Formats: sequence, C-alpha cells, structure tokens
Amino acid sequence: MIKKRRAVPGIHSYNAPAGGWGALKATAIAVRTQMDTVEAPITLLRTNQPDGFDCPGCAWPDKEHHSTFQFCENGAKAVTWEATSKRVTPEFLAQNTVTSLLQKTDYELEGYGRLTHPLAYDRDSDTLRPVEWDEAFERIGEILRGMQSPDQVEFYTSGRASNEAAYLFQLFAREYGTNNFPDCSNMCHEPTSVGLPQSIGIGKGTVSLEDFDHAELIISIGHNPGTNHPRMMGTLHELARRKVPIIVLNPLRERALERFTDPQNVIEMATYSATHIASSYFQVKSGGDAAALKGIMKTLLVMDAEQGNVVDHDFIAAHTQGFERLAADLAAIPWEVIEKECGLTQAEIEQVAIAYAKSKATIITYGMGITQHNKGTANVRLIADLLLMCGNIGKPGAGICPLRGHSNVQGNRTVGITEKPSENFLKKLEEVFGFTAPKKHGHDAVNAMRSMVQGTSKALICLGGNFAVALPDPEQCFPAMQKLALSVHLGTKLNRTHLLVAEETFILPCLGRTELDIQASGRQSITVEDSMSMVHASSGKLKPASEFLRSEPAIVAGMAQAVMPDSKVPWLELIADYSIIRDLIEKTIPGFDNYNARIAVPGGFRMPLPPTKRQWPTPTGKAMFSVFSGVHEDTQAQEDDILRLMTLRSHDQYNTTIYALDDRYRGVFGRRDILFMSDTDLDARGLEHGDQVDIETVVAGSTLRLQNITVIAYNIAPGSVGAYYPEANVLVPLDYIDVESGTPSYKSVPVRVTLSAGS
Ligand SMILES: Nc1nc2c(c(=O)[nH]1)N[C@H]1C(S)=C(S)[C@@H](COP(=O)(O)OP(=O)(O)OC[C@H]3O[C@@H](n4cnc5c(=O)[nH]c(N)nc54)[C@H](O)[C@@H]3O)O[C@H]1N2
Ligand SMILES: Nc1nc2c(c(=O)[nH]1)N[C@H]1C(S)=C(S)[C@@H](COP(=O)(O)OP(=O)(O)OC[C@H]3O[C@@H](n4cnc5c(=O)[nH]c(N)nc54)[C@H](O)[C@@H]3O)O[C@H]1N2
Ligand SMILES: [Mo]
Repeated sequence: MIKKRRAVPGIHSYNAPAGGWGALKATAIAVRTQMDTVEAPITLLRTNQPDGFDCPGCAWPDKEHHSTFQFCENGAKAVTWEATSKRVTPEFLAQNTVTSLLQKTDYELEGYGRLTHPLAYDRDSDTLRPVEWDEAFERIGEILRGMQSPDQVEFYTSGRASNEAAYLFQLFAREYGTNNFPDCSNMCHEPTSVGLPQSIGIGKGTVSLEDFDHAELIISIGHNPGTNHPRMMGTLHELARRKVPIIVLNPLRERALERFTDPQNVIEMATYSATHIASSYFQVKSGGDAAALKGIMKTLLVMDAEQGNVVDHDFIAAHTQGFERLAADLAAIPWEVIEKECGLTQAEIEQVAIAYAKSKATIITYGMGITQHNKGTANVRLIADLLLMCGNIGKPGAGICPLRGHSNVQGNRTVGITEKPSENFLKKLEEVFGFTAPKKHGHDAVNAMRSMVQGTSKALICLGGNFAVALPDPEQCFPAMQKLALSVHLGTKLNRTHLLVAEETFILPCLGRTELDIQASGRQSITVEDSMSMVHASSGKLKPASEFLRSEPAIVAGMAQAVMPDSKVPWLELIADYSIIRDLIEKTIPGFDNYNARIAVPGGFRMPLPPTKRQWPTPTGKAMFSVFSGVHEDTQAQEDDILRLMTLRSHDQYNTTIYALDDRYRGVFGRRDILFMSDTDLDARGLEHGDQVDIETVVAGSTLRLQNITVIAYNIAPGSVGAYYPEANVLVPLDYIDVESGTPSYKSVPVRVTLSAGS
C-alpha cells in the first residue's frame, strides 16, 4: 500500500526517465542564464572536437572525438558556466567586503561570474583590490623566500589543470624544495591509485571504450553516471539495447541507471520512450560493498567446486599469487555476516555470481561509492580480486573501469602531482634540470590541512579548486585557512576558499579550457588524459573573459621565476611554446615518447597499460590477490540506531560549484537542505516525510552536527541516508579516513538522526 504523504515544498516525485527532452530543456536554461546566446551554440559544438577543447566536465573518453557532436546536458552546463557573460569586476569587489561575501552561499559566490583582474586582499578596507601581475608575483616571492622551510608551503592541485600546468606546478614546488602536493585526487580516487598498483601493478583502469563493445556483462558499483559521467550513458544505453546485462550495486535508486532516453536517439525522443538500463538493481547498504563482493566470490568458489569451469585456474596459475589465502578467507566468512553488512540476501548475491560466471568478458565500473569509505582501498582490491578470479583483466571486453572525477585528474598524477614521488622520477628531474629534488615525502590533502590546523604549514598555493570547502569539517578547516601567512589561488570564479583570507591573499585569474591561449609562438594547445588513459590535445577558441587573464602555465611560471630568481629552469621560455613543456615531460616521464607528434593525431594516444597485455608491474611480477579480513566498514559505531550517511552530488552541481538548486532526477527542486531516508528508517524513528531533523556524527571524540534538515522518504537502502555535498561536510570528521589512502570517508559517516527540537 502506498502511504499518503504530506506535501513538502520543492519535493515532487520524478517519474520520467533520465535524459530526454528534460535534458535539452535544462541545457537551454543553462545557456540562457549564463551565456551570450549568439556564441553559445558554436561554443557547445566545439566541445570534444578534434581542433576544439576538451570538455571540462568529466573524464569519460570520447568515442567520436573526431566526428559528431555528442550532446551532454552536464557537459553543456560545465561549458556555459565557464563561458558565462557574468563578471566579478573591481567595482563589485570595492563595494562588497570580504566579510560580507563570506555570508553568501557557494552558489551565489560562483554565480557572480568570472574573475577579471589579479587581486590582492587589502586588510584596511577588507576588500579584494586589483594588483599588477608582477607586483603579486614579487610579493609571493618575498614571502616564500622568507619561509623557514619549503615544507611549510602546500601546493594544492584540482584536477582540471592541464598536463602542462600541472607539470610546471610540480617543477616549481620541487625546485623550491617540497613534495607537499595535496590534490583533489586525495579526496576522490586515491584508493584506486593506492590499491590497484598492489593488485595489478598500475593505479589506472584497464579498459578502453572499445572494450564496452565486446563486454558480455557490466557491473556498475557506486557511481551515478546520469549526472556525473553523462557521456557514459550513451555507452550504457547502447549496451542495454544490445541486451548486455548491466548489474547495479547502489544504495540509492538512481533514475539514469533505471531508465534513460538518449537525446541523440531520434526515435526515442520522438516517441517519448526510454531504455531500461540496469538489468538488476541491488540496493546494497552504504559501506556494504566489501561484504557483497566477498559474497559474490564465495559463491563463485562454491559453484566452481560443484560444477567446475567457473574460476579461471589457468589464468590464476600463470598470472597471479595469493589465491589460496583469499579462498580460505572467503570460505571462512559466514553468510549471516555478509548479509547483515551489505543488506542483500544470499540469494541476491548468488544471482550476481551466476551472471558473472556466465559472462566471458566482464567490466566492473566504479566511483565514489567504492572509494570514499574508510575501507576504500580494500574495496578497490576486492574488485580487482573478483575480476582476476575469472581472468577478466587483459582480454577484450573485460577489465576494471574506475570513473575518474575531474577531467584531467588522472593526467595530473601521471605528470608528477604526487606527495610520494618515485626515486626514478626525482632522479630524472635532477638530471634534466640540475637542481636537487626533495626526497622526503610530503603531505596529501588531509595531512596538508592537519598541518595548517596545527600551524606548522604557513602558506597554501592552489592551482584551481576549492580546497577548504571540498575537505571535511569546515569548523577546523576554515579557521586554519585564516591562520596562514599566505594563500594564493589560481581560479576562474570566486569561491569560499579564496575568501577565507590569510594574512596576505592573492587571487590570480586564469584562462579556462574554452578560451584562446596565445603566447609568443602563437595559439597554444594543452593536453589532458581521460579515464581510459588517452592523452589528447585541447585548445580553446573563445575570447578570454578579460584582457588581464593569464594561462595557468604562464601564472605558475611567473610565480616560480619570481620566487626563485636563480632558478635552473628557463621559465619564461617554456611559456612561449607549450610544446617545449611537453618535450620536458617526455624527457622525465615514461610513456610520453613522441608526445608532440602523437597529440597532433585526433584522439591522441594511449599511455602504456601493461595489465592490458597481462604484464603485471608489481614487485612479484604477478597480479596479486588480496585478503581483506572482515567485512566491516569500521569497528566503531555498529549500534543498531546508527545510520551511514553518504554525501552526494546533485544533478545541478559540479563538486563545490552549484549551477542551480534542483536535483531533477531525484525529485528535489529549489533546495538542498534534504536528508534522503528509507521508509523503514523513518518508521523506526517515528519520523515522517517532511519532518525537520538534526543529524549528529557518531565517531569517538566528534561533536559534529547539522540541524534543521528536512528528511524525505526515498528509495534508499535501509541503514543508509544521503545528503548533499558540500553542505553536509560539517558532519564529516577530518580524521575519519581510509588509512591506506588518506581519503575521507565521505560516503559512510556514522550518524544518528532525531527530530529537531521545536518541530
Ligand atoms: N556533473 C558533474 N559531473 C561530475 C562531478 C560533479 O560534481 N558534477 N564531479 C566529478 C568528480 S570530481 C567525480 S569524483 C565524479 C563523481 O562521480 P560519482 O562517483 O558518481 O559520485 P557521487 O555523486 O558522489 O555518487 C556516488 C554514487 O555512489 C552511490 N553510493 C554511495 N555510497 C555507496 C556505497 O557505499 N556503495 C555503493 N555501491 N554505492 C554508493 C551513491 O548513491 C551515488 O549514486 O564525477 C565527476 N563528474
Ligand atoms: N562531502 C563530500 N566532500 C567531497 C566529495 C564528496 O563526494 N562528498 N568529493 C570529493 C571529490 S571526489 C573531489 S574531486 C573534491 C573536489 O575538490 P576541488 O577540485 O578542490 O573543487 P571544485 O569544486 O572542483 O573546484 C571549483 C573551483 O575551481 C575553480 N576552477 C574552475 N575551473 C578552473 C580552471 O579551469 N582553472 C582553475 N585554476 N580553476 C578553475 C573555480 O574557481 C571553482 O570555484 O571534493 C571532494 N569533497
Ligand atoms: Mo573527484
């Protein structure tokens, strides 16, 4: 029986498929509210074209990189957001103090538009004032030269930066003397970067787009492609229409994984029809994936013992180590434990195992639902184990497919943004550039913030992003920003991290991906690496948002030169022609042979991926099975009234950038102060749809709370609740992390939910 519910403002159930005409309408609105409508269609058509720019939206590769335009609602939003005609002018900044701007929401702040001038914080007037580029660089130079140790400075990278900008940024920091590279990846796919090398020898996915043409089964775990990797929907749609089974493991029913109308499909659009995407949808509990994966593997072992031919023993013998230990661990774990932890029944898990055993080529795709847990790295290794068990790595149509976040986060890592550089890489840098590189490992994102909280780190330089807002626990992070001696931000739009001003703060406005970048040698291209290790060129075409903008590589070089007047690197020469930067990348990092020549080809080239050839660059030379003893997310917080909070992206946001206040596919309009809860959990607490609730984090030592949130009944696994990121970051403790990777457990915060006082 369907319960009668009270009406809640802004909450309407959404029964249509994802995509379709709604997506076209949303795109039209994004264009109308942000851009000059004459330029917009041409700009959008240049996205992901051979001589155009790479979409700043997501890291999904482009099948048609050399032919037709692929429609993508959220790609269009990312482009129009950057190509907006709105501007943050010096006049606007003179009239609005930093203190008053800090009262605005993140949505309002970025909504003011593009930054136009380099800015310095003026304490007397409490405003941001235009400053000359050279003056800013000189002052940054003085402050950095005055640090007691280079390790007091943190160099943060957000994954939109190009290979060229990121390479120069790491070169700058390393010549200056530190490996402190907090990076957005530390909050994202670090468990992939740490876990996969242990399993298969490289921290990257092994599949290409072509593999999806040959796959017989897709298992999609913990990601929401309808919103976050919308171009992937075209691929899933095609597979579903070919009747390739798609099994989804996700606590929350995501509409795009249920039904999708492809805006490129004329017949579906004309007939208002849709395609069912998931062949089976299993609502695993948040944090229950490890248990579910172990259950699937446990079943496979039983099936293999009973009927044979399930586990690929030849592959295991030839290519792997550690299988016996894994098998013993799986045999020992009781089904009751698995069922309780993941919320699925043995019969449901067996269905997945049967489908998996039947498929001759399986791809497992995964996202933040796997990594942002305090067992994130173990989760990633378990996915690798499941694939290895049936030889599903290194053959057509099979493999592991982590869905990366930012459009070049993978490339940033490849070109040296890492706090733990290899000795070989440092040696190469020393050989080619002639400076002594720092050997001591540096800080990742959480450790950088911890050092800022403790006051041992004194300066922060951000190549993009919104560091303090993206991290957990603003109560600790925000004041830490304000204690710094210096903060410097390369950015396109104003955000809260910029406004949490240090003793001295500079905001340096840069060109975006869509904009023309002209240097001494002419128009420049940059390069990026997508989720499938394809490296290709991107060149903007729009007139820059302001004549005072500089490119990211030019800003990094200008700063580096001013900080280190005796630098061994010819910074300004590098900026004249980015192909020289690419030559240096080629000289210092393996896999970039003939870099400049190979990006001249549309679609670019693929970085080496030895596991695709069944070569395993692990210390043993074999692929390694792992043992994750237990299934629990953590040992604390197992009491029955505790729920697992997952912090999620809405359909109208890009990380901390909020494009608009709707989350169309989840039926939320004009608001974000929502907690998604199952009927079972509402009933257990005597709560009703629309009640005001308080949420309290239940981690030892934590006093984090979020009050007066509207709880709504939703189709989500009992035991799991959902709220929006970044608003819910007030509930995530800074030290509640996956110890192996340092990634915060943004998807499994133990919380207690109660009716708000006075409601
Ligand atoms: N439009 C748009 N595109 C984006 C982004 C954006 O914000 N907006 N962000 C970019 C970035 S940086 C990233 S990292 C990616 C993020 O892309 P996703 O990985 O899709 O990230 P989330 O929105 O955080 O969604 C996680 C999904 O995991 C599910 N989930 C949560 N916890 C669990 C769990 O314990 N187990 C399982 N199985 N599922 C779980 C949630 O229900 C949700 O469907 O997208 C990139 N692309
Ligand atoms: N609770 C919770 N927290 C999370 C997550 C979660 O799921 N839940 N997800 C985490 C993840 S996966 C990630 S990747 C991080 C994201 O963390 P970040 O990458 O730090 O954050 P973004 O919101 O992507 O950064 C937005 C800012 O980037 C700047 N920007 C945009 N385009 C450009 C450009 O072309 N160049 C430069 N220099 N700047 C530009 C703009 O000024 C904009 O304000 O957040 C993490 N935080
Ligand atoms: Mo991310």
